[in-house]
Amino acid sequence: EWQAVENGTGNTQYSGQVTLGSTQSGSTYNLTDAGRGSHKTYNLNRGTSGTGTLFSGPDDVWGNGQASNLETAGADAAYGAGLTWDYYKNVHGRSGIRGDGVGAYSRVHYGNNYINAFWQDSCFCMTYGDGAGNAKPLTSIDVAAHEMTHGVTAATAKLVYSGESGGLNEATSDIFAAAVEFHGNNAQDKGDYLVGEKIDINGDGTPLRYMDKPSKDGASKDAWYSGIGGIDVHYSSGPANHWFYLLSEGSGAKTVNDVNYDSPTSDGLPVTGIGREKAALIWYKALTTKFNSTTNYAAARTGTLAVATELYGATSAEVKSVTNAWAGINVGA
Ligand code: ASN
Ligand code: ZN
Repeated sequence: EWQAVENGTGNTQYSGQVTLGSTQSGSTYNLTDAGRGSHKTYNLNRGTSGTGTLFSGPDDVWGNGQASNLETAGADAAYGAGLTWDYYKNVHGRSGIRGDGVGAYSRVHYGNNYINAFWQDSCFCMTYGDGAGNAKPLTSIDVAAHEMTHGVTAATAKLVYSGESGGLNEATSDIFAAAVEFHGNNAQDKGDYLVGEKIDINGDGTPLRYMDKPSKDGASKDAWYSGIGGIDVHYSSGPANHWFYLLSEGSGAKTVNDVNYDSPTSDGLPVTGIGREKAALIWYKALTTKFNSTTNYAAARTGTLAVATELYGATSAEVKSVTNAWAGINVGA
């Protein structure tokens, strides 16, 4: 049956009114993004298995900006998936999570009062809870990009999700969550080095994680130490997130998109930022050409230095900053 490729309107909770890819089949519109690997967005309607139902309806308008409208979470999830697709495609030339042009799918309204989101390789899909109490639906851009990036890591370096490689796996998701958010440049959710700042998961307005100084969350580490492989991967990610911030923006105080940061170094020496585009390119190339399943912090340093040397030359300012950013989280010489 013939399906028309459409551009619908999403009225999201976090990103305002946006354009969403959709398809039209007869008089029915579907939240299937034909321009991005036919990524589909489903409503689990509080179920916890299967796909539920594909978002569809008589018009090409999705959600009303309020969480009480069941389409709204679908609009946010579809938008986040679209921005993530566009980031990998336009910045890194990667067509989809596996690089094969095939879209994943998203499921929203998972279970009851579920305060998390997750990626599964088994279904090649992402799932979002609605939150509970103060915690809002998990469907923000950075959470979408974080989860989808778990798929990219699984398709490339395959970093084992425990020990130091687990921390690097988590950091990879936070790094590209920030990169996607900056690249999307949505007026209501501009880029930042915070993770989950829209969700209010702590109920006091603070984000889930901080990349400039990860220890601000009370559990993540700012720098590598010999026992870091023994802590939760969402905390052992801290040093690598911090490395990405230092390499992007440099050490010390800085304001970006109206958010104030103050990034220290573990050695007390300054780091000069090279910009987040170069920093993300170095991490992406290291992830896809240097890292493997057991890469640890020391090996990540070696891999990123090799990439930076290939890209910019051994005596470049970029290699110097990569070196200094690793030293600033207690990795290396
Ligand atoms: N939201 C968590 C994460 O992506 C869930 C998980 O898979 N560990 O890190
Ligand atoms: Zn994660």
